[in-house]
Amino acid sequence: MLLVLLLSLAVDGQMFGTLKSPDFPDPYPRDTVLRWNLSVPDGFRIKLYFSHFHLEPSYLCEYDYVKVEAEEEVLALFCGGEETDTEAVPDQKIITSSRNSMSLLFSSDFSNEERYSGFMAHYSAVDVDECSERTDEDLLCDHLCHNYIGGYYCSCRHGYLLHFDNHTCRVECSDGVFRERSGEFSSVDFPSPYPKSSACSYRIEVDPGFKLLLQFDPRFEVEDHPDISCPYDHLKITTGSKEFGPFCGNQPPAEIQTDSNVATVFFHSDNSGENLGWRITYTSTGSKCRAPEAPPNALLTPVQSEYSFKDHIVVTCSPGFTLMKWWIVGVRRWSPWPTWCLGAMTTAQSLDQVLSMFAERTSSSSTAAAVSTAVVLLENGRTHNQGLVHLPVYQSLQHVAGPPASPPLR
Ligand SMILES: [Ca+2]
Ligand SMILES: [Ca+2]
Ligand SMILES: [Ca+2]
Repeated sequence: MLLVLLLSLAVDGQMFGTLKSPDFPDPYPRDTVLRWNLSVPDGFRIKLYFSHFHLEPSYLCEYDYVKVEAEEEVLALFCGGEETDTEAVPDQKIITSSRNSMSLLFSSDFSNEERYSGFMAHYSAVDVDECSERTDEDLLCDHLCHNYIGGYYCSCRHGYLLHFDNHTCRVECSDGVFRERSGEFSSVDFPSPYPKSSACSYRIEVDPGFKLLLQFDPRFEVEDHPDISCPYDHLKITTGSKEFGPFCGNQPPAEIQTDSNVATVFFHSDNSGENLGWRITYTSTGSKCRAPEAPPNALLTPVQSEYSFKDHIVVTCSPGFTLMKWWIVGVRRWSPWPTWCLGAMTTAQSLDQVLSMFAERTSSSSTAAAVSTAVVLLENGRTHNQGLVHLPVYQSLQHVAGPPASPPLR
């Protein structure tokens, strides 16, 4: 009559322990199946070794055996008293589980004529060094990994913040406003991979009257998906009421000619992937102005085939002459350049006389200064009486003036 002893023992949460065959050190009984299910806390794995092993030998351990399993995988199958081609013994081997559980199965068949003494084994919990092993892709630290007994934690390089997922490092990147007429900006660290888990917005604001042109660096790489439009990372641009994007993938978007003097570039990245990012160069162009003609006795620089809004022009009087009065009428209606370099009236007294004549004719307050060089800034004007649009902002060495509404005396 067969008596099969089938027993399963769960050993939870112990950090170490000893396992023995039934009746050890006396011979183990026949027809016995005994299983130990070991588990230790998360962050540990189990190390097992045998201090004594003596089981019935059999071809491929088909009679009596000890089987060590973890994660439904057989880590070892032992039987006999010494290693042969078909039988393995534990000897000095250390068996380690990949995670925090392990099971050991002892099985004896119906015979035990030689009276084998069985086994004694020891297990203990050992720390998993998550930082050096990196088995689970999802748990890797984005930047720095710190191991400790029973766990690990992540931190970020200087300038980055740990995202609430505790693994990825994000950046603060939403404070940039670009007010220069041209410039460039890029994803953080470009062309090294951009930070994960970040939402960045960049604003360009140039003076009203300008139109922004955005151009992308040929090196462009934003994580994409073959079927779905930019589900992970994307770049979006809004200019006034228009939206461009989302953009992702390996091809830079075509240049964007906006109708606006403001644009917002928004960039989102998710918590995975290593992609180079993007760089945007922007320029802005103003309305075109007709090329001004140099006033008498003066030179204009720079000489350009065309001038546009906000260009600077330098008016330099010939030696012995002083710039008396200037204004530019233009953009919509460009009149002859009413600027004079007068040699005859360079004293304060005579200048006042000229001014009073201007005032009579224009009924507006006008001032002027006697300087020999002025930098004139072409700018948006207001509609003045008589329908002229003038461009009143300029700077000179020392002078700012409101222009008269109509051309003064020659
Ligand atoms: Ca046996
Ligand atoms: Ca650890
Ligand atoms: Ca990504």
